[in-house]
Amino acid sequence: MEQGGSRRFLVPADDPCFDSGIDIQPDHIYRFIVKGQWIDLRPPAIGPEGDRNPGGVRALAGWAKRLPDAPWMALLMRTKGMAGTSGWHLLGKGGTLQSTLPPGRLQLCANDVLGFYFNNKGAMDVTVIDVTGQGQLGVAGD
Ligand SMILES: [Ca+2]
Repeated sequence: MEQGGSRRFLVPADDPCFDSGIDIQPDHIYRFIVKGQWIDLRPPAIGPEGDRNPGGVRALAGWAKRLPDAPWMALLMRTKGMAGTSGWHLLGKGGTLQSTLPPGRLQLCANDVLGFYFNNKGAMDVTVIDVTGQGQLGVAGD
């Protein structure tokens, strides 16, 4: 994606590793705008920030999530490229951030337990804008 470019896509809740088609470049600055809700097995619906206190079996299984320290069903991101695959990072509802991840393909998923994505429903509506050179670094939220 070129400087000033933008892309919009849906991240399905039941995809354990969604390929955005976007190649993250080193030292570029990206603005992420995330909207929507998804469901793990049954309501209530959960936003991109996830649920910090899901209770029950989910609290007990919290250690097995893709990113154990992040809230249940929060939106996660990582990159996969020539230099390797990064760990998962919390993206949540987005904001503006400089890429400190290794360059590569942007992948996203819900913070669920691998093998238990089949019972998820819904999707997050994600817009990524390359704002490199436009300033405003560190401004969070939309
Ligand atoms: Ca699930």
